[in-house]
Amino acid sequence: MFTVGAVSLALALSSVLPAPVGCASPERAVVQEDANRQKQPAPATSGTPRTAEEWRRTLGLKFVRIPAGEFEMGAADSEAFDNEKPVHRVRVAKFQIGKTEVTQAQWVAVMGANPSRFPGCNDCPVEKVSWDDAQEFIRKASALTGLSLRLPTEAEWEYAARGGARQQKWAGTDSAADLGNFAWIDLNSEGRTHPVCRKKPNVFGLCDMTGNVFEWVQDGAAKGYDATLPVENPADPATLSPRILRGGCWGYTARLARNAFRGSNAPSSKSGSIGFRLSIVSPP
Ligand SMILES: [Ca+2]
Repeated sequence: MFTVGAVSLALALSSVLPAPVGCASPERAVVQEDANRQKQPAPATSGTPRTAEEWRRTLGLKFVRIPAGEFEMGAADSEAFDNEKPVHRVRVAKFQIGKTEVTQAQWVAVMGANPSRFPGCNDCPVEKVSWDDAQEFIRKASALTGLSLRLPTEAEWEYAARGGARQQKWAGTDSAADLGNFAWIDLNSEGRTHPVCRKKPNVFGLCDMTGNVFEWVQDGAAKGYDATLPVENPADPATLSPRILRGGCWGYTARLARNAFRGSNAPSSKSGSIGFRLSIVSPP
């Protein structure tokens, strides 16, 4: 199990990997955040939206329809960690998932304040939001827009990131040499988040599935893949703690940003490397 954050991830990986770079929160960044609190991104439109339609237009949430299909979930190659095993066949029903991570402007429009470690960037992903915070955003945004929002399941996330049956190692590519064209990770991020969709999308048109911010998914974290989970739409109960994180972040190596990599953290924890993207219960 790999928890993510200032201490737990480094401890968990210390026996097998150098400590991940840059995803903890140095003092200087915290001070900078406080200094910038007066420069919060403005809501996407002036004036408060009044109707669900106005809220949907203001937030501009974009979803991509992912067709049903099967894939091999997990990894067992030389780079894989134990909690990625065993590789197992999974079938997912069709679903919709956000084209981008939830941005700072979208968060501020719904929640009214920007918690991010890297503020002042409307189109950057919001971060320093816990799994619990994400659920609160989902409750409020669903009520405002009339959409039935949720987090994607872990299986949906990996299926979407891999390009379905294409089984890609990273979102958009199987080539480590090509990864910088698709993702913000330790090699190119300069130690911070970046506006969403500045890199190439994957084959489904999804941006930043690999890198930029690590993404909360719905599932709680089991020690490995549970053989009792169904092939159809498997999901570990969200009552398990910690919760799963997917896709790596701006401070991670290519190995830790693989589509099969499973991070996790307590549902109340926050980090400048962790955000989320939405899914939707049924098509609008
Ligand atoms: Ca991401």
